[in-house]
Order: sequence, then C-alpha cells, then structure tokens
Amino acid sequence: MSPSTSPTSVPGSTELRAPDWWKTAVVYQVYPRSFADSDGDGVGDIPGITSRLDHLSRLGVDVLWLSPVYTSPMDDNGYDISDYQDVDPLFGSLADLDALIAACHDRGIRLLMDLVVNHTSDEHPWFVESRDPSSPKRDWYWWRPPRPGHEAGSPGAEPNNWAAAFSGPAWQLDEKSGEYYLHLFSAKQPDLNWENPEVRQAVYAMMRWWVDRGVDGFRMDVINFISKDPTLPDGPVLPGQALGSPFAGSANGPRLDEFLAEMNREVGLTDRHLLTVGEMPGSTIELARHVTDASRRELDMVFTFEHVDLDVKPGGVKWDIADLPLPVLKRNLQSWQLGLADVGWNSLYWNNHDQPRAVSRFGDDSPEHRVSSAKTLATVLHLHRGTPYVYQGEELGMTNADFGSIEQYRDIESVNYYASAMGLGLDREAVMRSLLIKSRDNARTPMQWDDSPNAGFSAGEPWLPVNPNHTFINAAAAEADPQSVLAHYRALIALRHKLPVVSEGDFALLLPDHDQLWVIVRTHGDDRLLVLANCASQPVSAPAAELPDLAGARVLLATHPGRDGLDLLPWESRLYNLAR
Ligand code: TEU
Repeated sequence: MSPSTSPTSVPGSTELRAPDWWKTAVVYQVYPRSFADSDGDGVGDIPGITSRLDHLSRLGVDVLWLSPVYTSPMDDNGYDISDYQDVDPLFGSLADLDALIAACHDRGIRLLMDLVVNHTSDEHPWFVESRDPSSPKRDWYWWRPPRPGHEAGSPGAEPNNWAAAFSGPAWQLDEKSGEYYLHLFSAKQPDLNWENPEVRQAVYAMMRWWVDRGVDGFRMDVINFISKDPTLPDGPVLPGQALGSPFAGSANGPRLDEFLAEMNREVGLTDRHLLTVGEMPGSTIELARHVTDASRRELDMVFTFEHVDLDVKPGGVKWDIADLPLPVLKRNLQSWQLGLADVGWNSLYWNNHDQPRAVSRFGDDSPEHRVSSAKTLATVLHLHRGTPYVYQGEELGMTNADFGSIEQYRDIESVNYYASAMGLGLDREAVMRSLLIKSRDNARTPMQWDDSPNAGFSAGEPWLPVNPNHTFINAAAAEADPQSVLAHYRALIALRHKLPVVSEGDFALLLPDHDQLWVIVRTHGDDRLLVLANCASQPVSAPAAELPDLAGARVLLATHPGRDGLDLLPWESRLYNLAR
C-alpha cells in the first residue's frame, strides 16, 4: 500500500470514523436520478443533492448512501457502469462529487458509495477489449462456447439454462467470436470473472482511489454473486418457468469469504473504519452471521432479502404476490435479531430503490391511515437492533406510484417483464396489477419537496411522472406540521443517538403470534424500552396480562400523543421507557 493511501491521509473524514461508529448511525439513501434536479433537464443530479443537504442534516442522519453516479449508458439507471472513476455528465462532474463529499463532511455526514462490481457495462473498456478472444482481458468475463451439440444462436444453445434477472436467458451471443457471455442482469451488464486475480486487483485499486477521495464506505451491489460455482451448472426449473434459476450456481460461491477478506485487506476497509454493507439476495442468517463476524474482517453488515420476499407465493417470482400475515413478518425479523445477537450486525430496511414504498406495502396508504401507518412502521423498524436505512421520501410517507398504463413505466425490469409476459400470453390485467404493487418505479418517482407542479424536483419535465399526491405529501408541508411523518423520523433518529438502549439493547419479541400487535422489548443494563404497535387498520385491545406493567412508564414517542391505555386505534403505536 502506498503511503498516500495510509489511513491518516484520508482527507477530512477519518475524524468522523471511530471504530464501530456505524452501530449508532442512521443511513439515508439517495437515488440521484429522482432526488433533486439543479439544471432543469428532468433528471436529478449531484448539485441538486448538495443543495438539499440541509434536509438530511435536519433529519439527523449520519450517512448518505449515494446510488451510482458513475459514467453509464443508463440501461439500468447507472447500475451498468462504463467508467468507475468518473461521474456521468447527466449527474454532474467529479468536481461536483468532491464538493458533495466536502459538504457532507462539513455537516458531520459520511458518504457511502455504491460499488457495483459483480458486473460492468458492456460499454466498459474492459468488456470492449474482452470481446476479442485473443485479448488478455478475455478471461475478465465469463465467455463460454455454445452447449455441446448445439449451434451458436440456435434455441437452447446457451451454455447453461440460467435466466437473467431482467427476463430472458442470462447469456448473450457475440456473433463475432461465436461465444456467449454471462449476464445475470441485463445483456448490457456482463458479469466480471472474479476468479481472475487481475480483475480483483483492478477493483481494489479503484476502491482505494475512492477512499483517497474521501468516501466513508461502500454499499456493495449483489456482492454475494462475485463468487460463482466455476462449473456454472444448470439450475432447477421452477414450475411455470422456461429457464432455470441461476441462484445455486451464481451466488454464495466457494470463494466468497476469500474474496471479501481479500478486498477488505487490500483496500484497508476495516483498518480505516469504512462502512461496508453487502447487498446479498438469498443470504441466510447463517451466511450473514458468518460474513459480518467482526473477527473475520469481511463486511460490517448485509442487506437480507428475506423479509421483502415474504409476500411472494412459494416457488414463485416477485410478481406472484401473496398475502403476508403479520406474524410471519415479525418472526422473520426476530429470527435475524436472534441469529445476529452475539456475532455480526443487522441492517434494517423497509425501502430502497428496488422495493415498493413501505407505507403502501406493509402499511395502509389510504388518506385515513397513511400518516399513522408510516410512523408506526418507522418506530417498529428503528427499534430493532441494527443500523437503519431510510430511503428518500420514506421520511415523508411517500406512496407507490399508481401508474395506469405501461407507457408510464421506465424501469428495465418492469418493461421487460411486461413484454415477456405479453409474449407468453399472460393476463394483461394481472400483469399490470403486479407492476402496480411491485414495480421498482414505485420507489423512483421524484422526491416530493413541495406542492408546485413538479413537486420542487425539477424545473423541466421529470424523467418519471411525479406522484399527483405531492400536493399534500411533500417536505415543505411536513416541515410545517409538528405531527408529520418527518417529525416522527427526526424524533426516532434523535432517540437512537441519545439512548444506547436503542442501538445496543437486547431484543425480545412479545406476542409473536398476535396478528395485529407488534410488541418489542429492548434491554440494556437498567434501561428498558417497550414498543407497543397496532399494525392494522382496525382497533385492537392489547392483553394487559401478557405485557410488562406499564404503570409509571413514560411515553417517549407516539403516533397519537396524549392517549394512554391498552385500547389502540388503527396503526396507533407508542414507545415506552419502562421505569424499573
Ligand atoms: O439489485 C439486486 C437484485 O437482486 C435485483 O434483482 C433486485 O432486487 C431486483 O430489482 C428485484 O426485483 C441490485 C440493485 O439494487 C438493482 O437496482 C440493480 O438493478 C441490480 O443489482 C443490478 O445491478
């Protein structure tokens, strides 16, 4: 490691990073395309984010996670990167990013970069070079000849049966060489071959370059896909599917620990107290516990997908939507709490740029219950043990998009799903209903700053329609209302910073089988907190005999201040400090 990359030389940020600082932190995710547009082209940008940092400061968050702003053909809104060391002109310049990092640090906010290194763009120079079979970069990607006995390009000639996440096979034929390359996502997102040590060293060098620029950590996109079964075996074909699941062969491969530990060492991630969170679809508690075991020096925490996959029919894909009984959700979060209680650490989230809006999905976004349900979901999540993530607009109780026609959708996953479903003759109405509930565009409608025509997001035509409900759901209105969802998030975040029991306390779930109540006890020394939450749109009476004695307990935060007793209104919740 060169002296210029030693921990003490990191400009302006090391003093913000004590060991384990992220255990008391709250992270705020910004999806740059949809946050704030400074130049009126209808797409959010970095100067727009910088201009809105006061919103984050007032909310009290500690970290800004920036979804990708790198140079990209934007096939997947920037998760397809063609230059890891530059900023796409759509979002601004490197100088704009330096200014954002500095402005964050001035406010005591750390900056987390999105690291997308399972794949590059097909327009990345590495891949462009790799297309030539005689190039030294050929082995940087997964090139394979057609399946034996098949002619390149003929049906079923793909090297294995894997489906891509965005529809169709996970293999694309390159006519020139007659070979296929692997892409677990779109054909413009070829998978890097991490078996090749040059690939790994190139990634680590790029990461060091960002660390030297002052970033405080990395959110690692599908990081458990970097180690694959090198034999790339066919996957099981689920009922109703034409192609096989790539999961067993492409995730959690035999060298995952080795690669993560090597990355940590080579970039000095733990040494510099940089925050690392690995996005890990399909990760189990066992795997998460293992890779976040501090003694292994791999990752600080992972994003599990278990709780956001519970509303999928067994054996189905994300569009096959099932009811989600409350006990199933509670018990799932509980199992992660218990599984990572003594070793490892949890991340906590309802929302991100890939998930529908929490209040529409787990709450009730009707005018009657939206505010209470958004607050109650926040209280419940933030009173679990782990690092909470707030996705832009969640703190306002922003809702799903409510698009009526396929033309309004922009996301590659939604657009491709619709096309392939229509090709297969699926019922159009059912497909549109699934999109309405599950499309990633639900999370991506522009941030609602005020009640002006484009919600204060842009002076131009927004790239994705603004939700018409911005006339009453917006940051300006929330600022003016002491009972807003925003005020509730501020109070919750302040409590985490004030009370060690919120970040450190042991976790216990009471009444696990109750289908309306979510009841949590947190204990740290003599401190004890109780969350009593009605997670339903009907009133409920909480059973006194099964709860701790609430006499003399002080209410720290409530959806309906001033009320007391065990008869709870729809979506009413309280956080009590239990006097001992
Ligand atoms: O998502 C990983 C992932 O598992 C996706 O399949 C995602 O969950 C999908 O949207 C489910 O419907 C990450 C990024 O968060 C996502 O935005 C990218 O599209 C994807 O990786 C590829 O980089």
